[in-house]
Amino acid sequence: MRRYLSIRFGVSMIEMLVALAVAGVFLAGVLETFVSIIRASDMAETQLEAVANARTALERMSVDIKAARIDPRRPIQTFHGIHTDLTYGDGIDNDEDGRVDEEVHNGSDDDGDYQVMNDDLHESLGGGFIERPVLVNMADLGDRHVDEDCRFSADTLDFITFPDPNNPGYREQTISYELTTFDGQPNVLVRHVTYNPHDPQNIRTEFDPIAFNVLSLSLLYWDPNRIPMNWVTSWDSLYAPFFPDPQIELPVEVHISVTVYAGSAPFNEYKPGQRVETVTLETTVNIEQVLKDERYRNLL
Ligand SMILES: [Ca+2]
Ligand SMILES: [Ca+2]
Ligand SMILES: [Ca+2]
Ligand SMILES: [Ca+2]
Repeated sequence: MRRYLSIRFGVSMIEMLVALAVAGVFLAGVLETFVSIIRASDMAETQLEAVANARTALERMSVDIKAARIDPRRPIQTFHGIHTDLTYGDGIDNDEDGRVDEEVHNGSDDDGDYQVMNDDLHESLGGGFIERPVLVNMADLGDRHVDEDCRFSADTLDFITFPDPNNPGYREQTISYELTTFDGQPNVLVRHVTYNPHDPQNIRTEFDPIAFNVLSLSLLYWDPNRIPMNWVTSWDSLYAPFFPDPQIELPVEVHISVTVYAGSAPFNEYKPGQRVETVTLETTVNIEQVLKDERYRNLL
């Protein structure tokens, strides 16, 4: 009995050691998986936050820009889009051509890798020329190999919108956007509103941050005064009297592209030019007043 017990005990010891070793390996594996799941979910969370951050800004800007106006009472209109390209992008060779951030976000194929036969998407849209027939065989923002490895931009825009129906006291408002430092934080996309800009008695201004950790704000304008119509990177309504016919003072559409930081390290550790995880959201907004403008309708 005693002998049996001791043998039994010995076996148990070995069993226990083996079990411990197995459990150890198993636990290490579980821990590793666990850590990588946490890391992945951290990453996913960062990305989701970045997307939500950029989406808020796009929605806000879309509502504003849609209401940009041509004021028939004034000889000179207010719509100024200033384009500033930075010298760096996300530091990643997104199009895998061996060069990094070589293309500028401008609706054109700056690095010349666009091939009409393979890359033009106008013709394939629904099998017919449903989108701007004049542009078949021309590059636009939806085409492959156009704007695929972009540098960052720090564009600004200001314009006048129709009065806000919820605030009858505000007869007019000027809205502008810029990337700036807000409350000590860099890279904040700020919306600046001036109510009643032409009425010194009732003028009032408001500054609102609409997105944080914004690495790039890039705006393009669809120019109805060109033949064929095309995207341009800047706009100055001051020069409208010198625009080609029909001299429409505002663009028909604005393409907005917002790139926000989505890295896992704190944003203040990011250095311009280094590789960086980002999220870019884009949208195109029609300026409703220009869409309804007789001069524009006559062009279609
Ligand atoms: Ca590249
Ligand atoms: Ca890149
Ligand atoms: Ca290209
Ligand atoms: Ca380009």
